[in-house]
Parts: sequence; structure tokens; C-alpha cells
Amino acid sequence: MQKRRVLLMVSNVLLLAWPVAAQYREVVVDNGGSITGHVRVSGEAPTLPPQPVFKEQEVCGTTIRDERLVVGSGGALRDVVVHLTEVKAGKAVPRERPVVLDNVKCAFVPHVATATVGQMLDIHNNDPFLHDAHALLGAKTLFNVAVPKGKTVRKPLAYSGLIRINCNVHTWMHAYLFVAEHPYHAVTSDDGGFVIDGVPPGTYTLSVWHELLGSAERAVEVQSGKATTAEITLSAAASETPPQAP
Ligand SMILES: [Cu+2]
Repeated sequence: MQKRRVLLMVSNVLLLAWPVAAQYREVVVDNGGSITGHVRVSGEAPTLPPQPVFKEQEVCGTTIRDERLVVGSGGALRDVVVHLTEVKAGKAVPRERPVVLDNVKCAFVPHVATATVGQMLDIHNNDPFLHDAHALLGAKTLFNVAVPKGKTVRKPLAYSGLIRINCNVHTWMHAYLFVAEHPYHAVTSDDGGFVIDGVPPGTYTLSVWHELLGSAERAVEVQSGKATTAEITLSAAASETPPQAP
């Protein structure tokens, strides 16, 4: 009897200390609004030197662009992960649409992508030689697969978080894949722009993350049938201290 009571106590403590992640609930969103905006960098953004290429120079050349910091006109910042935090219910997850990560001339394309748990990741190799995709969530390896030339390797996305993907064959190659529990995320394009649509009306926290410039959050209010604008600036000074994952 005593033992059972102790067990009960232990399980209660575990329940308290281990909150179960709220599952995202898919609902019909017929009154949604959208969030559009740009992410820009303020201050003097450094110009990163090209990275040396040690292998496959006949295809990839001797150097390759360092895509960790790509700044366009007016400080437009490419490859920023933009997402809403803690969305409990909303539009359907596009499970039938895989997220594609290609290997082109010794680089992952795109350099940064976002996805939703339940989608597939298709890793394609457009190069005439072998690549590898080593996916890490923190220190944990999610998968480490060879991607032969001309082939596509499909992997299910079962975990949320910021995944770093390295190529162990070409040490300069890496990409980031941010996987959310819900489909309200985007990556900024060349002009720093992003769109997140089909958002149920309400107040949310919009979070942005960049590989070198760190992260920022902003409260946004979404109204039915309307586009909310969010213009966000990250400081170039942050490039000196590597940021944490979102
Ligand atoms: Cu490679």
C-alpha cells in the first residue's frame, strides 16, 4: 500500500515537471488574416569573404559564396526564419507537399528553409558526385544519409526545432531547417520580405531568427481579412556574437 502511494506521488511529480506539449489542432480558417513584412539589418553589415572549395573544383570552382549573411539593397536580409510562436489551432499542415533541399554546385539550396512536423524533406543531389546530409537537432543526430548523384532521399520530419544540416563530404556546406509544430512560418527572400497567411484573428508573438544576427520578437495583431505589416530590424553588431537557436 505504502509503495503504491509513493509511486503515485512520483508519477504526479513527473506529470507536473514534464508538461505535455500542446498538440497543434487543424481547423478550417475562413476568416484569417495575413502578416507581411521585411527583415532588414541596421548598421554596417560585414561582407563575408568567399569560402575556399577544396574538392570538386571542376564543378564548383575554387571559392563559393558564404551565405551566412546575404544583405540586399536597403539592408534587406535574406534567409531569416520568421514564425509565430505557440499557435494552438489553425490551417492545415501541407503534408502532401515535401520541403525540398537541393545540392547544387557544392551548396545546399536553399540555405535556410522552414517546414512543419508531418511534412517530408526531399534531399536532392543535382551534382555529378556524392553528397551527404547530416541533420543535427542540437547535439542529437536525426539522420546522416548519403545522397548519391542525381538521386533524392526522403526523410520524414517528426521533430520540431532548428535543425542544422551539414555535408560531411564537403565541410564548408551547411543549411538550416526550422521545423515548427504549425504551418505559420516563412523564410525571407532576397528583398528581405516574408508572408504568413491564413492566420486566425488574434494576438501573436512573431519571432525572427538569423544565423549570424540573432533573434527578435514582436507582438502582432491579426484581423480577419486584413494584412498586418511587420517591419523588423536586426543589428549588424550582433554578427560578432553567434546567436542561439530560436
Ligand atoms: Cu557535399
